[in-house]
Amino acid sequence: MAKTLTEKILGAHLLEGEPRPGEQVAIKIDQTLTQDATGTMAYLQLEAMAVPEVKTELSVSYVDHNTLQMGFENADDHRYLQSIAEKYGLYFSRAGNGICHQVHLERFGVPGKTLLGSDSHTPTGGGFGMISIGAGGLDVAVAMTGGPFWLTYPRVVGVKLTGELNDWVAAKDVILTLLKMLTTKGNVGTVMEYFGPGAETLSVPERATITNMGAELGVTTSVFPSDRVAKAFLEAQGRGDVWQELAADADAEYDRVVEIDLSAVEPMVAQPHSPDNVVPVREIAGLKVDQVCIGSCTNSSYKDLATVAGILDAKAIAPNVSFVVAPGSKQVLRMIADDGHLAKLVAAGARVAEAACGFCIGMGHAPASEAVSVRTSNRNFKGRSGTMSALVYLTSPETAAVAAWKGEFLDPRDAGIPYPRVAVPATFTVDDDLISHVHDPDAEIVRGPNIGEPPTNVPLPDELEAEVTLKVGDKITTDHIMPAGPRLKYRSNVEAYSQFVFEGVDATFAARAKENAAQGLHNVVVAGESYGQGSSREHAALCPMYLGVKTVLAKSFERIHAANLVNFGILPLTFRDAGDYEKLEAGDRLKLENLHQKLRSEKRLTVKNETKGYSLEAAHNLSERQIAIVKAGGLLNYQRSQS
Ligand code: MIC
Ligand code: SF4
Repeated sequence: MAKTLTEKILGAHLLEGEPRPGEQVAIKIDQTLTQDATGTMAYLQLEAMAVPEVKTELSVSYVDHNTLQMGFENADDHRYLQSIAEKYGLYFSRAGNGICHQVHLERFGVPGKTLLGSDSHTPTGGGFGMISIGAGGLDVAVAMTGGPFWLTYPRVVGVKLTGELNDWVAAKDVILTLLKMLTTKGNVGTVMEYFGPGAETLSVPERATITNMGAELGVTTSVFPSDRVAKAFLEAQGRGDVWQELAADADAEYDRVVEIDLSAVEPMVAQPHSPDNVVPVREIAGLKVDQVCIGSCTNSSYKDLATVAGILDAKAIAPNVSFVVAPGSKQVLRMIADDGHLAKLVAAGARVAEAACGFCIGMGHAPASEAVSVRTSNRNFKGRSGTMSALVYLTSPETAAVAAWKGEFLDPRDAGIPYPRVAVPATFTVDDDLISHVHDPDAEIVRGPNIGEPPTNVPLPDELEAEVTLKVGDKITTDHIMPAGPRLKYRSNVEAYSQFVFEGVDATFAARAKENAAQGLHNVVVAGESYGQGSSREHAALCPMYLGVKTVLAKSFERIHAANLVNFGILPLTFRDAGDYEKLEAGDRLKLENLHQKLRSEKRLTVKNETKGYSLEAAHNLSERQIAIVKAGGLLNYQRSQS
């Protein structure tokens, strides 16, 4: 039978389960990646699993998120991660080497392999035919021990690309167009597979922009074929030997096919505060701009930065603009430094930041109050920039560069200057000096005072007495649940980080939840659609668990977050009747009885509202394995009970 590329790669890695959409399957993971903000917890959990070394083909630990080092905490984390890498035989990419996804594409990714990363933008690797999936740190730790990764077997949506992009229109505009069409909701359990003559016209970094920001659709991953374009890219990285040709069969059947004519795509912008709030740039032309930030794992390749330098060549940025450029990797920074593009950026007025996530995760460069900030990154959730009142717009590097020059939004096609077309280099400067790979099983693990123990959980009680401690609306992101920015430094210390759960939504939540737990009362969070969208940070489950949250009752959940809730023993329940969401209020006392047997025998549960004196029906779609994990109080407890 004809197969999609996704089916071929998943098929070659299938360990358990029926490869039918919606079924739970286990796959073998060839490669893993972690970054420092999720990595410390992943490795603390790996340590708890007591294996002598990692069992994957390749595992890399990157430091790219917390690099500001305002205080000892981040540096302590880096040192801990380096010592762990030595002990377990991981590759270690030091601070300064770049953003995990960009570096992985350049130096480690291999077409046809599976990659599991503790970061939601891991699908960047789909740019050359890898099945690369984002997950919580605990799932990645299990994969490092050689354990399988469980996922819902996806339905595969084909994206047929025809035509060719016009000057001034970029890969970013393609994914923004798709986000406008499909939105951030309702795509859970899907893989987006790109094909068609238009796909052949896109370079690997352009394809990677599309698969990277595919994360904002809420899909499992996105993938392009591995063709001669992929071959040329890998050869230019000195890694031609890992290339293999991979594509869907010509008559492969997709769940459905979306067609995009690249020549009809126009410059687009995602307006505040959601990546799917997309309109053509022309519609907001003239809007004054205060800050422009170029970079992030979506748009920080050599081509992106060289294009921006070409646009700003011999020009100065507008006086009202603060202009930040953060290269994606040391390779990119070295190449633009060596060939003069960096000098053009500096001459134009760029504030050059280090090769790291930086502004994208609110690590510096917070905009002024109510500022309009134009960014080439992938998320514009309220407050993520570090400034609650800022208005963040997401665009291509082309549109952002023109905005920096003009001081206002302008469709770059109307700028009246020639388009500086940049080709992918025939050879990239390979410099892996900031990557180490030393394996010493006797290496001492270095822990600073910021490295806490991962908290443990107790098994799920058979009967839950709980309070609705918080009621929230639709599209609550993991940035709402567990803020990053200045709070990121507490990632290795759950007790300290837990104080900030839902900080921007209801700053009293953490104290109230803790107080309830101290009195033996459990906490329930009630939510609308797409709860847990965005980041893979397992702290958005781990810290609520620490505060005594036992259940989240929502209209719907995003994939990675739902898996994280289960991994930490929190029961994700959905409303059978969405109308019940309206009736529940914060402060209501709820009771769930006979849970153990009910979970196993039925897909529905009765929730008694003791305050209001009525019952409502909730549903779950947990597999038997997931039920066992929740009952055990999380995956670590479950694994211990199995061995
Ligand atoms: C993000 O873009 O939100 C992050 C920071 O990279 C996260 C991971 C994290 O929270 O550490 C992600 O996308 O998974
Ligand atoms: Fe880093 Fe931003 Fe990419 Fe997340 S989205 S990995 S914070 S650059």
